[in-house]
Amino acid sequence: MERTLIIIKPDAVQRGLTGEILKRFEARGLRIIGMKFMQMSRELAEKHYAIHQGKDFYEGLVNYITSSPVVVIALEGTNAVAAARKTIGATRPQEAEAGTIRGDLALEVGRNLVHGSDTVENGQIEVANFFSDAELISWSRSADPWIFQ
Ligand code: IDP
Ligand code: MG
Repeated sequence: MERTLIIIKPDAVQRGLTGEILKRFEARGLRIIGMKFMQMSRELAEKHYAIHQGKDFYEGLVNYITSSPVVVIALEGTNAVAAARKTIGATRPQEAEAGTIRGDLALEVGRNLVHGSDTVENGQIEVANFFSDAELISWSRSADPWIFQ
């Protein structure tokens, strides 16, 4: 089953949108296998955003993601990576469709509320970067047969 890492970013937590955002992934049918409230270290932020190192927004991005607590969530489901990205919407909120998290709740790329893994491979890697094996729970949800065919 695919895994994806969701980060409810500092702006979303500060704005009281944690529940609103989590609700959308739950309603989509994705199964939570790990979740925690944490202050991201600079070290972890630099690892997570290593691909963006050297870009003009990189320093601002690391400062933003470490500026206050986040909620990190590991989700599992069929097509979890693509489904979560669709639910999140385009990186630039002005390009995100209405009905998506960013299209409904955000205005600027530097304050776009949420992270979702971009490939199936990165979903596995990012979940492992943020959660130990002991923090991930393998369980069957009673609704699973009504969501996963
Ligand atoms: P994604 O979050 O939709 O996968 P990426 O291109 O991977 O988007 O960029 C990672 C994050 O970096 C974005 O979510 C956003 O917070 C920030 N970011 C990307 N491009 C810009 C920019 O041009 N200015 C400021 N921040 C940016
Ligand atoms: Mg990305």
